[in-house]
Amino acid sequence: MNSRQLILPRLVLSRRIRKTPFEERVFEQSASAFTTYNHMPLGSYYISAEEDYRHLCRHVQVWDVSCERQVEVVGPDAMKLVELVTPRDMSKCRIGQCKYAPLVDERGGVVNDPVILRLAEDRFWISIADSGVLHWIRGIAYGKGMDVSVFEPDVSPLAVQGPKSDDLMADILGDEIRGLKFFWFTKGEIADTEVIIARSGWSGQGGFEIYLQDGSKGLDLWDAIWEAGRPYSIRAGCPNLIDRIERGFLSYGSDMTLENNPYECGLDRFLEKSKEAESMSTAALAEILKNGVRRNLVQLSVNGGPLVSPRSVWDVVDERKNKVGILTSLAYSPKYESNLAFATIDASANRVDKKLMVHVNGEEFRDARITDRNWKVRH
Ligand code: THG
Repeated sequence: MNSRQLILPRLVLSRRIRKTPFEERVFEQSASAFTTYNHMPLGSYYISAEEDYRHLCRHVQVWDVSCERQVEVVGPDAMKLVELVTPRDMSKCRIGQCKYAPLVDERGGVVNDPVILRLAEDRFWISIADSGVLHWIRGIAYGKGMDVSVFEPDVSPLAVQGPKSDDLMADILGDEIRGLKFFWFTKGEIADTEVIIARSGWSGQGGFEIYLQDGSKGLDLWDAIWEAGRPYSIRAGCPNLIDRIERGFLSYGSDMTLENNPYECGLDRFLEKSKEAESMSTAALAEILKNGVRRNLVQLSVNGGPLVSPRSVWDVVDERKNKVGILTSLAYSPKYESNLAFATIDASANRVDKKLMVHVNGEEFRDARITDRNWKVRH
């Protein structure tokens, strides 16, 4: 290795990296690392992933997740179009409900894994992960000659996450909000602006997502939550690597891409067999089921002291050090006192009796065990 000090590049926020309605507060609160997501800044951590995590598990945080952009689909063919792009049965999605619904193309590739909100009989918001969905859906609507309009509305989600989020939101909106069910939403007004409030969010600690519908009111909304949050030790936060891995949430672009199908990613539980509507992925997915998958996204517990999540890809190898897959995300979990990881491995290596190792930094081999969804080693 070379002995020169590594100077990491700085992220320049040019006009191509779109502004968020809340970012002034995010910068004031000194988020210390950022990534980009749908061409917008997204905080990676404030103090450190572990320090942020400890606070998130005990208190409440406000997260600028504007980068989870909305694609609005509205018009007489809205339901038909939404059914077409996801294998999930969207006829079961009631008005006021949200569904986590992978978007899958005609080859069975995962295009994105959004949350879809049904706002009216013929109106949806597709709250996307980090990949281009607007152009894809518009192309499908045009190609199919559908009577529907597809556009990006002025909508920005702000997440309130952590065990004290119910108390905080009840102080702002009244006690009824405590009764909001998981993955349902309601309308409300905060800081003189109309918002949609859903019980959802990308953490294992519970909470809400507030969809701001007027970007010019971003700082007012943030400040109202901030003031109400003072008694609850509120902090600014962001999706937390340790927490989301413990919770088992996949990150599109890291853990899966267009090259993966939903079966190998373990997303089968969101593809109901009851679906009757036409979906562009139906034939491809049936073929994949018939032939069986070639690889699986698995959860691994990796032995030894805390590891830092790699940017480069670490190989997963068998006992003869032959490559059987790649590690895609990793964090040391204080709760499980172990390194927890997602990895994509050959289906033939996905056996409980298989000895697996992770080639860490190209330097050392660490034993790894396949676990179930709750991080219990499989036997
Ligand atoms: N919130 C909103 N939009 C988003 C995300 C979000 N878009 C991108 C990204 N996150 C999508 N990824 C997920 C993954 C899982 C869940 C939410 C978003 C989730 N899943 C539950 C589960 O797996 O148990 C519930 C699924 C269901 O019942 O439908 O919460 O965080 N706005």
